[in-house]
Amino acid sequence: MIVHLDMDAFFASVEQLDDPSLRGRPVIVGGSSERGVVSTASYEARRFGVHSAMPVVMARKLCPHGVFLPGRRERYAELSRRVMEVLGTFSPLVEQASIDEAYLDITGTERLFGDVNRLVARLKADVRRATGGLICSVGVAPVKFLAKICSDINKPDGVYILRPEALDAFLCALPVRRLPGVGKRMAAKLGELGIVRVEQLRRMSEESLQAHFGKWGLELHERAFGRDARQVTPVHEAKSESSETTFAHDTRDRRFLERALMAHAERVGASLRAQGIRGRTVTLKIKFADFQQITRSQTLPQPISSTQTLFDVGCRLLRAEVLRQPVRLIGLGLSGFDDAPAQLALPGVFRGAGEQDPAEEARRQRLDAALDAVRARFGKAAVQRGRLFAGKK
Ligand code: TTP
Ligand code: MG
Repeated sequence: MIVHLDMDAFFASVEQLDDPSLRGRPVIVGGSSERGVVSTASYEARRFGVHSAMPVVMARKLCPHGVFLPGRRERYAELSRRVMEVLGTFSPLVEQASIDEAYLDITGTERLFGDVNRLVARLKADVRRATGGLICSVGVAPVKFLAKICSDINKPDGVYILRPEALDAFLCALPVRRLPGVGKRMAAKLGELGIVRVEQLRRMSEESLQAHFGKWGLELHERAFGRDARQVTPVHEAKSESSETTFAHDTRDRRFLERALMAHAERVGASLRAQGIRGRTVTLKIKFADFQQITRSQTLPQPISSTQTLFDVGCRLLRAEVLRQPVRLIGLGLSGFDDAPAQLALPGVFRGAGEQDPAEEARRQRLDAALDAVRARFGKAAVQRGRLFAGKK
């Protein structure tokens, strides 16, 4: 049995928790600047049509009397940590999926916590107590994707438990657009094939789904029958993230070395950002032609994850080194991670200062987010920094 827990209107609820005068009022977080987008809105504000990712300007039109707040990342992270600590008292298998949601494998905990209903009631009460009053929604199902669908069903303050014997009927009636990965476009395509509910999806053969949707089609077929092999895997706490290369020819060419550093900064940065973590200590590693190795580190006042800041600090460390021999290997790493995953660094919400200039680090992170998104869609080579491009023949 897998539990999926998701906090209700998380950022907005935290604001209402900390400032009782905001309770019962439409609260919109993420609107520090008029050019920003909404991070989230309280349920009172959602009634006016305000939702996540909407431009603040539009939210103001829909809900002119709303309370617009810039957001306080650190506070959200602190409460997120408390929620995750509570979950850890119910099962050793807790996988945090974002700042406000997690999966728990509760298989075999009946003897400790009683049946699922009682466990869920206790879980919600404990989360509420540990956070000073935050509400969450919980879904329970035999597999991950269904648990996530279930936690959404009775939001806010919801519970939905899908028993194995009810699984088939539940799935058959489910609109395909509720399946993970089925967005608007996919739903429209399926609609053209006459598939609106999972029941109809089940009648499609694996072959024809694959013909229409490629690899995706196969996954869709699996989901249609309630299959999801993904385990609840506690996120390993990465202690550091690094990337290095050994050159074909030893070199003293500093421009060449800097280009290599940029490639490493790109790789390390992208990996950190994908995991939602930031670190404070940048480490440069150099191995010389005689196999002598040195490392040089710099710890920054604030955690970072942007490619450009990683690169800047790495370069500074490199420039301070006398290259007494040609270089055989160069590497760049980041460690000293802040412990809570920083989910989304949206304009206006991001508070962590960059290397020196918080606004600059925030700007860099936005650039990175845009580049990461382009690469996720069109492949790694779709967009490159000028410095790397110059290295290509
Ligand atoms: P969600 O769980 O998606 O949203 P929510 O908790 O605000 O509301 P719900 O009751 O529907 O679960 O996201 C968790 C937090 O992540 C949310 O409070 C703010 C932040 N967030 C953003 O900053 N930008 C976004 O686009 C989304 C979706 C969320
Ligand atoms: Mg939520």
